[in-house]
Amino acid sequence: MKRYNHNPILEPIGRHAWESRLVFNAAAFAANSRVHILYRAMGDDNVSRIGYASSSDGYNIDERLPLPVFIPSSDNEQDGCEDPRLTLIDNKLLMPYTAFGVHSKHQVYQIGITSIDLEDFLNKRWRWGERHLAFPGIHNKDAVLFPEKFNGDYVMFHRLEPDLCIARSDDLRRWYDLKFVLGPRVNSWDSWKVGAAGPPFLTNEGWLLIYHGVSNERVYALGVALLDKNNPEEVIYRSEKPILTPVEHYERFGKVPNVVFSCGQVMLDDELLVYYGGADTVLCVASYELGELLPKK
Ligand code: BMA
Repeated sequence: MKRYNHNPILEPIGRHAWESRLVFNAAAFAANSRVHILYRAMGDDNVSRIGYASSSDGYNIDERLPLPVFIPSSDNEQDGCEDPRLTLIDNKLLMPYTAFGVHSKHQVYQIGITSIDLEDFLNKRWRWGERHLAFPGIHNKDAVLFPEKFNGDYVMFHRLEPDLCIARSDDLRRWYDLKFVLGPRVNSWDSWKVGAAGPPFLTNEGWLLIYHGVSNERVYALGVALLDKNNPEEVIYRSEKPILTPVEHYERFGKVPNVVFSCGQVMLDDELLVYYGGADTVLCVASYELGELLPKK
């Protein structure tokens, strides 16, 4: 595992009110020889909005837009659109995110889902489709969508605290077949709660999922799980040890100390680049060889 020498790759910009304080958890997507990054940003109003940046090598950000590309649009998300994840399916990029706002007079975080045509995304026409709540009124977050359908259904991992769960849908609106997939382990780095990081991706051994685990001491770390190719609720492997823990100062000190939190990764030339927020304050990247993440044979 290699942390990028020049982390963090993105920091707040004081003169942009919407991203003046924190820029962190980001979705990542590779297309047209670039890595496209949608990141969560906060300014003085404490509302999360989503910004766009991109890079030709995955490390150096050589493009960053001055205005957010996705902002809250209803009471459900009036307090912020957080933690985007991106999955390409049928030429559409689907984006689940955490909608933080009010539902039936209660403040609640819920899973919002929207989409954008790939063409529009690549041309930076931010024509997002309709927004839906996956489970209206239910506290839920950390949603990621699989890049393939299973028996005609979309499949999503989501997090009903403290467990990572699965759900299916044939229209991205009504979600059913909710089941438990993996939960916290006692006396472990992931003993308090777990949730998906970026979307699962297919390897020869099965679906590889990077997930975050939180310890009783409230340290956020990343680990991996492997899921059966045809049966994504079946966990066939889970790493004993984390693949990333907060060690560097930009991971240990910030708005929320001791946090590494990922919403996306891309495969570039046999290297997996994992984008992650450090201490809920800055955006960083670390790279892995796939062999490091898969179970030893
Ligand atoms: C989670 C989410 C993340 C955040 C993490 C650590 O619940 O809110 O956005 O990075 O907590 O504070």
